Amino acid sequence: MSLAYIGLGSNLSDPQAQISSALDKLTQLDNCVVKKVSSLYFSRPMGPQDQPDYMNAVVAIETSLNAIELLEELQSIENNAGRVRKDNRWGARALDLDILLFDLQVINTVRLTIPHYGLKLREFVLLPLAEIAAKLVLPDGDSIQELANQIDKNGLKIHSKLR
Ligand code: A4P
Ligand code: MG
Repeated sequence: MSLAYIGLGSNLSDPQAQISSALDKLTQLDNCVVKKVSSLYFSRPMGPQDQPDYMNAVVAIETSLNAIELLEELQSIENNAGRVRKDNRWGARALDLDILLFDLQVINTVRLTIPHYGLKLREFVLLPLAEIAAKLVLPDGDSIQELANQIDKNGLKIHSKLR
C-alpha cells in the first residue's frame, strides 16, 4: 500500500459542495481508503484575478493503485463533476484534483510530476497539508511544517470542517 496526498480545489458551481462530493467519491473508490481530511479552506485565486475565490482542502489516502492509476481515477472524478478542460492556465474550474505526493516517489514524466510542481509555492496546499501531516518531510528533505510557517498566507482562512 502507498500513502498519497491529494489536493482538492474548486471555484465554480458551489465550491463547498464540489469538494464535499469529491471527498465522497474518493471514499467510495475501490483500492483507496481515506485516512485524513483537512479543514476546508477559503483562498484567494492564484493566477488570473478575475475569477471567483477558491475553496481548497487536502486529504491523505492509502491506496494499492500506482500513481498513474490514481491519476486516472482522479481525472474521471473531475470529468464527472462537469469539468471542462480548457486552455486557460490557472483559470476557474469546478473541480481540480492534484496528486501532491505519492509516498516518497519522485516522478517526472509527461503525464505526472510528483511531488506536485506547485506544492512548495502554494499556501492553499501547504497549510492544509501541514494540518494533517505536520511531521511530513518531502523527498528533498524539506519539512512541510517549516514551509507552511514561512509562506505568505495571502488571506487563507479555515472556512469550516470538511468531516
Ligand atoms: N499532471 C502532472 N502532474 C500531476 C499531478 N501531480 N497531479 C498532469 C495531477 N495532474 C498532474 O492537469 C493537466 C495535466 O497535469 C493532467 O492531464 C496531468 O496529466 P489539469 O488538471 O487538466 O490542468 P490544471 O489543473 O488546470 O493545470 P495547472 O496549470 O497545473 O493548474 P494548477 O496548477 O492546479 O492551478 N488558486 C487557488 N486559491 N486555489 C487553487 O486550487 N488552482 C489553480 C489551478 C489556479 N489557482 C488556484 C487554484
Ligand atoms: Mg490539476
